[in-house]
Formats: sequence, C-alpha cells, structure tokens
Amino acid sequence: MISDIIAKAENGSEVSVDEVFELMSITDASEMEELFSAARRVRDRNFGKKIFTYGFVYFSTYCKNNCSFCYYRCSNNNIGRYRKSVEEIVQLAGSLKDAGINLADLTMGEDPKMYADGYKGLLDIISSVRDEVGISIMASPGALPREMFPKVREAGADWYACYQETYNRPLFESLRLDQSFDDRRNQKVWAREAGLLAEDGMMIGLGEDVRDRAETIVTMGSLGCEQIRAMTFVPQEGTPMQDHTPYDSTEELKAIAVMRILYPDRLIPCSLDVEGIAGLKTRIAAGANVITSIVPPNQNLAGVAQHELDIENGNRSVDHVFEMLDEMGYRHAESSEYVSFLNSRRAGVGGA
Ligand code: SAM
Ligand code: MD0
Ligand code: SF4
Repeated sequence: MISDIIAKAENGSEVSVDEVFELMSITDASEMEELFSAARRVRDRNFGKKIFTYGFVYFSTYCKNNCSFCYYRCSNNNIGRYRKSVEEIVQLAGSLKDAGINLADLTMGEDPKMYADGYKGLLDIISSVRDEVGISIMASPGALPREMFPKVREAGADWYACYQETYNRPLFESLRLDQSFDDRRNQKVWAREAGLLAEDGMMIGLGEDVRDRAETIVTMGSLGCEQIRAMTFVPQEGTPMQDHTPYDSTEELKAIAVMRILYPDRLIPCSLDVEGIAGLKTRIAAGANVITSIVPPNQNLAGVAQHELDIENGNRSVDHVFEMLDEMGYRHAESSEYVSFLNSRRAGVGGA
C-alpha cells in the first residue's frame, strides 16, 4: 500500500490527503526506509548531486510579536537582542558570497525600527546587499502589507519567506497570538504576484496531529511556493511552551521525504537550526536539497530555534558544511547554477 502511494507520486499522479496521511503515519522501519530512498531517487533525478546552500543573517532580533513558540517573542524580556547596521550586513553577505554560499537569507523579527518610514530600514538593507554584494537574496521580515511586495522585489530580493507553521486555523491562532491566519497565508500569494519566489513552512511538534501535518503539506504544495520546509519545534526558555516535550526528528524527516516525492521540483531545506550539524546527514538522506542556516562564527549572529548551537564552534560554518557534503557524495552548487535555477523558476511567477 505504501509502495503503491509512492509509485503513484513518482509517476506524477495526484496523491490525496488521505494518502499523504498514510505516508505520514508510517512507523515501520522498512517502510520508512522505502520512503526515504524514494525521496533520494526523486531528488537525485531532478537535481543530480548538487545541493544549494544558504547563509543565515539574522540581522535584527527585536520583535513586536509574541508567538508562543519563539525565543524572540516580545514578552521574553531578559534575552540579549541585537540589530546589525547596513554596513555589517553588507560585510556578512559579502563574506558568504566569497565563501561560495548561494544565497543570503536576510531575516528579522518584526522590528518596529525596520518597519518605520515605509519599511525604509528593511528596503535599504536589501538594496545595499543587492548593489554592493550581488548575492541572491531571501527576505524573511515577517508579514507585510500587500503594497510592500513590489518594493521588496524592486529592492532586489529574489525570495520572500513566511511560514504558516500550520494550516490548522485554531492551532495557528493559539500560537501566532493576535496575528491573522488569512493575512499570513496571503503573504505567499502576494509575494508571487509581485514576481518574488516564495517559501512556506510547517513546524512539527506544536500540538498538531498527523492529519494536520498531511493537510499542511498538501496546502503548502497547492499554494505553489517554490520552497517548502518542515522544522521540528525546539522548546525555548522563557516562553509559555518551554516545558513542552520535544520531538525527535522522525516526523520532520518523514515530512521532508513526503514533500519531496509529492513536489519533485521544489526546493526543500535541511535546516541546521534544529539539531545543528548533527542533523545534516539525515535530512539530506530524506530528500532535502538546500542547506539553510549556515552561520559563520565570531560574528555575534544568532539562530532562531537553536540560537547558539554549533555557531561559535564553527560547526555551522561554510567550510565544515561543504566538507560534510563531499563526504556524503554530494557537492555544493555553484552560484551560477543557483542563479540559473532561479531564472528558470521565475518564469512561473508574477508578470516576469
Ligand atoms: N520573524 C519572522 C517571521 O516570524 O516570519 C521571520 C523569522 S522567524 C524567527 C522564522 C521561523 O522560525 C518561524 O516562522 C518558525 O517557523 C521558526 N521558528 C521560530 N521559533 C522556533 C522554534 N522554537 N523551533 C523551531 N522553529 C522555530
Ligand atoms: C533556517 N533559522 O533556515 C533559519 C530560519 C528564515 N527564513 C529561516 C528559520 O533554519
Ligand atoms: Fe517574532 Fe518571528 Fe519570533 Fe514570531 S516567530 S515572535 S514574528 S521573530
């Protein structure tokens, strides 16, 4: 039965939510391996042995929101926060580019300072990185008003990332307090209308059930986002969810593999922000084809889910990640290969 669903997906036939539910319900080790090996086959067929690499530049950790799962929620008072200057961000993005990283993910909390004056701070940062560095850019600034998307695109962003976390509406509302479910869903639609590529994402272990996971995967797929992700929730000190029992990575790995076989040509990240470098091999083996959250040491930069893990010891550094990929028989993609990939996808969005 599992084999039939996998074969159906590989042949490009439509797979129902019930069938996705069945795949996400797998617990048997041999069925799990069947799923992962199918995912690798599909990934290698579509992308060969090349893996894209993204550097993570969390440039402002100030946030006006109060998401219950997040370390950086505004009520978490006693944490060290920082805001990088444009010059520092340009320098960080430049060093990522020089090291051979394909994209800089410019990420912030919903920082009122960046949103002031028609989002001047945010737009200046994006256009400075475009003009002075010339690396591909993802903007992850939180939810924006619709009219901002063409401006973000004009400033030079290639991607806009905004994760729904779950398409279970009441669950969303219990996590992203005082935020609109529909508005956050629409972010992805508006971004693509403006010619940006878009990323959606789900979190695992927030209180959702297997059916929620299946529905979220299918909804993310149907919105057409060119990149889709799953990340396991990591409980954060000082938040209402600090005592939640953490999940291991099994459900995330299944989600990665299921997304891969359902949506063979999408980008699907292996985030180093969940288990640090220890999580790289399993996620690549589950069908991921982008490594995200590469963070250079000694720059006072933080992660999100793992704000410290493996950063200052250099394990999330470019060299270390490239070495590990080689050991696994994969290679990091050249930026020229990444840019061609983006250009081929861009034909599908907005007016481009
Ligand atoms: N502030 C922006 C926003 O919320 O869209 C952009 C950055 S936000 C920190 C990026 C994503 O990190 C969230 O959408 C969520 O999926 C993920 N995240 C935050 N806290 C996490 C946690 N404790 N464990 C796992 N993922 C987390
Ligand atoms: C990551 N910590 O890639 C980053 C972050 C935001 N676009 C991405 C969640 O894991
Ligand atoms: Fe702010 Fe994003 Fe964290 Fe929510 S997930 S509190 S919007 S930084």
